[in-house]
Parts: sequence; structure tokens; C-alpha cells
Amino acid sequence: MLTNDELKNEILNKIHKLGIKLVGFASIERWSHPPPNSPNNFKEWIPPEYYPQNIYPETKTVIVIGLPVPLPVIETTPSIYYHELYNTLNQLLDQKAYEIADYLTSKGYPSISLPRDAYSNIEELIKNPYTFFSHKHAAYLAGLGSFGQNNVLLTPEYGPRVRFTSIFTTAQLKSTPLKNIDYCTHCHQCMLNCPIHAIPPETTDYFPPPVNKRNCAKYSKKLRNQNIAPCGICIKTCPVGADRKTYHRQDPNIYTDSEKYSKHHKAWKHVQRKEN
Ligand code: B12
Repeated sequence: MLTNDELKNEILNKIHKLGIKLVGFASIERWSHPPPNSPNNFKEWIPPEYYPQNIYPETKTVIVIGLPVPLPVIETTPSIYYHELYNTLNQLLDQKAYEIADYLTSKGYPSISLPRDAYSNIEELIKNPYTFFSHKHAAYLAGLGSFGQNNVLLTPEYGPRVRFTSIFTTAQLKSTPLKNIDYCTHCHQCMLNCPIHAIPPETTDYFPPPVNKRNCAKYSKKLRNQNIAPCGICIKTCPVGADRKTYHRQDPNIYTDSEKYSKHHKAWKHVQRKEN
């Protein structure tokens, strides 16, 4: 019989072999007793029916995995390029999560993987923009980052340019320590660049402020009809993330200075099939 630490190491080996870049572990108690000293000041915590233990009652630990969205691709958004990458990442996440859950089940720890999104269609989202489990809150509780003004999770590695999914396992595994760092620079670039003004200004009472989800979903529907959804501008413009250094994208003016960065602007327009 493996000790909990040995089991966790085996799982981490498996996850690294699958090429997964980000992983965190959160015990289910973190949902019922959200950690104190959070860098975020939530207006409301998630309703109890959204807790993993109320979805799969045997759950002891949630494993969250994340795959990055390469910055040069999201820079072309809205585009068929980002649309295709989004679909690829979604498939990879679902497949890798299934493999991890299956591996744990075969080791004697029954486990299930969650779908990375879980909604039937965009019309349903416009009526009710929530699914049954929130991966960004899971990622937060698994120590992967903090929320930004754009109401998605910012990680030190990729800022908000990372997609997540989760695995519910009956194995009791040590939680990843929370970072307790506010990664948001409060630069408001997400708010200023949102094409439909869905991101409100910050309030002094709570953070993150509530995004207008219905309008965001309606805009997503419009883009989807042209096969260029999702929008993703609020994750493209975010200055947070070591990926900006990797791709030499540290200058925040790159998206506005079309003279200095004429090659980039020309390339993005080409991918978007716009006239130069
Ligand atoms: C529905 C959905 C959308 C909808 C609606 C947006 C929304 N609800 O936030 C649309 C299509 C518009 C959308 C857009 C985007 N999305 Co989206 N989306 C989701 C999805 C499928 C479910 C979100 C959800 O239900 N959360 C659950 C609730 C609890 O969280 P919440 O909405 O933040 O609610 C809080 C408060 O509002 C409060 N609350 C107040 N009243 C109520 C009432 C109820 C009933 C509930 C439950 C809560 C609640 O409780 C919460 C506590 O803080 C998730 C995948 C998933 N299953 O997690 C992806 C997800 C959140 N999206 C993601 C992304 C990246 C985006 C986009 C950038 C588009 C893109 N892919 O490029 C934009 C960003 C929009 C934005 N700035 O918020 C990523 C975020 C990754 C990250 N780094 O954090 C996720 C996690 C997908 C993934 N698998 O990675 N999305």
C-alpha cells in the first residue's frame, strides 16, 4: 500500500508524462471553508450545490490541470485560428483528464473527470450563464493563481491564457499551498479593451467585479455564427504571465502601436482575413 505522498508522486509523474504544464490539488474542505487571507474579496462564494462533494459525494480531492493558450495565437482573435486552437485544447483537456481519472480508478481510487466546459449550447448559456462546476474556482483553490478584473484566473506562468479542467478523486492527497498573491496589476486593460464593455470598473467592496455574462455570451454567439468564437480579448490584453517574456511580448503598446509593430498588425489582419 502506498503512502499518500508516494501516491501523489506517482500521480504527478503520470501527469508530467501526459505533457500537462499546470497542476494543483485541493481538498474538498477548501470549498466548504474557503481559505482566509485571500487576495480576492469575493462578493459571493460559490453556491453549495457547486461543491465537488455535492456532485460526486465520495470525492476527497480535486486535481486541477491546465493547458496554456499560446499568446501569438490568441493575438489573432477573433479568428478561425484561435477558434480551432480552443477546440483542440478542449479535446486535449477532456482526454487527459479522462486518462488521469482512469489511472487513479485502476489504482484502487475511484475517480471521475469533468468536462472542461459542460454546457449544451450558447442559447442555454445566454438564459443561464452557469454550468454545474467551476474550474476557475477549482484552480484558485488548488493554488494555481488569483482572480483578475476579467473574472478569470491569472497564473504567474501564463496569466489568464490557460484553460483548465478537473478530476474528482476518492484519494486523499495533500493540497497545494495557496499562493495568496494578487496577480492582477489592476491596469484595467481587460476592461478598456472589452469590445462590448462587459467588464465593470473595480469597486472598493469586492473583487473581482461582476462581468456582464449575458452580454458576453450574446457576443460569443455572434462570433460563433462566423466560426470565430470565443472572443478572448480580455485574456489577450492581460499583461500578467511569464509567457509574455517567452514570446517577447512585454511591451503593452504592441496592440495599439500599429507603426512600430506594423509586421505584427499586418499578420493579425491577414489571419483575420481582413484587408491590410
Ligand atoms: C459559462 C462560461 C462562459 C460564459 C459566461 C461567462 C461566465 N459565466 O463567467 C461565456 C461564454 C460568456 C464565457 C466567456 C469566457 N470564458 Co468561459 N466559461 C464558462 C464555463 C463553461 C462555466 C462558468 C461557470 O458556470 N462558473 C461557475 C460560477 C460559480 O462562477 P462565476 O460565474 O464566476 O460566479 C461567481 C459569482 O457570479 C457568484 N454568483 C453570483 N450569482 C450566482 C448565481 C449562480 C447560479 C452561481 C452559480 C454563481 C453566482 O458566484 C461565483 C463566485 O465568485 C467555464 C467552464 C467551467 N465549467 O468552469 C468557462 C471558463 C470560466 N471560461 C474561460 C474563458 C477563458 C473564457 C473567455 C476568456 C473566452 C475564451 N475562452 O477565450 C471568456 C471570458 C469572459 C469573462 N471575462 O468572464 C475559462 C477560464 C480559464 C481561466 N484562466 O480562468 C473557463 C474556466 C473554461 C476552461 N475550461 O478553462 N464563459
